[in-house]
Amino acid sequence: MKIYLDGKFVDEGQAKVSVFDHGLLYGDGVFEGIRAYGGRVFKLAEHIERLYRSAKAILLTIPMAPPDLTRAVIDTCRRNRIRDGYIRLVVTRGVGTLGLNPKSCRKPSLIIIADKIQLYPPEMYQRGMEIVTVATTRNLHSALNPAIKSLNYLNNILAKIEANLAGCEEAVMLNAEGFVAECTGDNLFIVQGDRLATPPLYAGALYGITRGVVLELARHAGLAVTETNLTRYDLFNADECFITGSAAEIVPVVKIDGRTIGSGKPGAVTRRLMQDYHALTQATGEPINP
Ligand code: PXG
Repeated sequence: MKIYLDGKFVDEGQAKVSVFDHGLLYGDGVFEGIRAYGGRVFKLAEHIERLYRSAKAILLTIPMAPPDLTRAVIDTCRRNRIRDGYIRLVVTRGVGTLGLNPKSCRKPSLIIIADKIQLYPPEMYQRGMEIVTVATTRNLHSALNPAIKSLNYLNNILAKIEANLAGCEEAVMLNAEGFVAECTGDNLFIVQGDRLATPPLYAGALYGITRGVVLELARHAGLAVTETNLTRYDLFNADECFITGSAAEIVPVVKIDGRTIGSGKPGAVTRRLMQDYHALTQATGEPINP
């Protein structure tokens, strides 16, 4: 595998960052996780835009203009003969002195990895997933805004560990007010009758690209969609529930905190959206070999 590292393609074994990189020392940096389907990179422009927005929020200057970065992503996919895969874009604050002040970091590092994707087991998509609410709340906007896709993912990792300890793959994370924010690496939706509902972004969720696509697909399918505060009660009494993310795509959720959701099987709306999402991934995207 060839890794793009600061303007050069290097062998996987040679692709290393310094122990003085503030991305490692402090989680000071931003990233993106992107999928490729059938030789095309899905929603690449949206991911690139979000990366620059995350960087702007932490006063990090990405050492390249968006069109050049877009080309670098495509080049990295081509070099690695990616057709279906997973692309990880990472921008770190770069090498600095010990001490958290980023002033000592003179040059950000830019890394692009184009690899295979490891998916949840297929049964989870057919039968649905069980999730639990965890005690760790989502970061406050005023502390570390969840809209920033930063390298500091401990908030999410702690929640993931709690889910794993409870025998689950994913966790419902609430915000400090007790409203549903999102899962550890996915946004969350419920179906109530002919209405699709998801927490508003200000509830403390990442501005998910898949979330945006699903909202659009739902409107196309004639569903009413609302972005509104949700409580655990709303989740328990939903007809259907699912989570969305670039890696996970759309995963049906059939049990939350021991409560069966709807019929206990992936519902019709969820299945329709899964189909429509799959169709879109196969039909659109930035070609790797134009
Ligand atoms: N919330 C959080 C906290 C995320 O990290 C999403 C929602 C979904 O966003 P997108 O734009 O992907 O629809 C994410 C994204 C991984 C991995 O390696 C995680 C994500 C995406 C890709 C891979 O676990 N999280």
